[in-house]
Amino acid sequence: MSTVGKVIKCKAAVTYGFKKPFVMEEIEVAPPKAREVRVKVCASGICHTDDHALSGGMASLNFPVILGHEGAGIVESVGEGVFKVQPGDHVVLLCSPMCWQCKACLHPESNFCEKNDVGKNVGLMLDKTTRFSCKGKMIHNFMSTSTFTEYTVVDEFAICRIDKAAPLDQVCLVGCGFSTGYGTVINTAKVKPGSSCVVFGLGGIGMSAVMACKVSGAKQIIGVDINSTKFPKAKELGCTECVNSKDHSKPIHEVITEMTDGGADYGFECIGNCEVMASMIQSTNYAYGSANIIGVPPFKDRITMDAMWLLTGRKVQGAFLGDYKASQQFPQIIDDVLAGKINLDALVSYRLPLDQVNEGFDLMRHGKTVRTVLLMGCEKSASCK
Ligand code: PAD
Ligand code: ZN
Repeated sequence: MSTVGKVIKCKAAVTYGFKKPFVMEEIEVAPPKAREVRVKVCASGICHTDDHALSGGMASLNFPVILGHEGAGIVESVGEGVFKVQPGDHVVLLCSPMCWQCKACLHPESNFCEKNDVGKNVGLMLDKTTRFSCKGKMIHNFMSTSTFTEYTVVDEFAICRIDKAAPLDQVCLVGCGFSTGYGTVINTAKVKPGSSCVVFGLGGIGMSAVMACKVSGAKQIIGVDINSTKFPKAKELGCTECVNSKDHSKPIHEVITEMTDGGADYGFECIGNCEVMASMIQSTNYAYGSANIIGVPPFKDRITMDAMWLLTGRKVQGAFLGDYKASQQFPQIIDDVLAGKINLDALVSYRLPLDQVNEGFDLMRHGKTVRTVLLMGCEKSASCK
């Protein structure tokens, strides 16, 4: 029976307060309004940014909310005036949507659209309402997407149509983690062949950065973490050496400076820790190092640094979602996945059903996973294994 135009009842993981566990609820998902799209979510990665929000590390978050922002699925129905996709299309949801009208969207080197909800976390559609409710109470969305649910409704600009052949349980990672790490190396730092790189933090973001350093032809790729169980995978993906900061009594930047004979050409911080950001900057060559900040720190934290670190010629920069203009550039990433140039499966440590979302977060918090992907049991997608 067609669900078009009707309210859909489905399962979702709802969050009621900071640091509270997810609660599996039956929610109601209203039909899409004009310029909106309702999507059957098939798979969603668990990203540390969800945990930042949950732990109170972001400036604000409105409850109740359905978290998750790294999703892929199939269009169920579309609202009036939607021409970009049609029912049955496979899509990646965009936590970094672009309106293509604001100054940031029109700037050739920016993707940080004025209309995104990143960090603001208002949790509403562009028309300032929500399509989710549970037991008569409205539920907020998250980062323009909300993917810890069997169905979601997004504004048309938060969607990117992809090739139907792409495995949804892998390409969901393109929605955030993979693109963030990979893109910062390729688009932001523009790592050159023969160079030396150091990647701090070997989670989903850091491992994706390592993959990109390898593809870029870096000669030396050092992975730094405080959890040595990450090292075999990091080496498989491209690290030439791995260092556990806890194994050294001297500051880690001194260790990296020695290993790279004067400091790495490129550094990447993929944790969200301001002290490590300072170490990462100092680990790059004082005269020409490129220090790249990817991790999202707790909102009140600050990096403390000496201006001399920069006056000698180092560059420090940050990037959101790997500087990809997502709606324009994600299809190319998907093509590269299908052509076997990018192995996303290597990043997926666990696949769990949606109702094990709390276990999925525990795996990430205890450092037991690169990425955990939640599956919503979509029978239509053969690739949802
Ligand atoms: P994750 O939890 O999977 O990985 C973090 C890794 O850092 C783990 O392997 C930890 O063991 C390691 N780690 C923790 N503390 C230290 C330390 N002091 N020294 C060395 N290693 C340490 O997280 P993730 O990969 O999902 O996310 C990483 C960060 O990237 C996080 O802050 C997230 O919010 C941010 C992010 N940024 C963007 C963006 O657009 N800039 C997008 C998505 C995620
Ligand atoms: Zn993310």
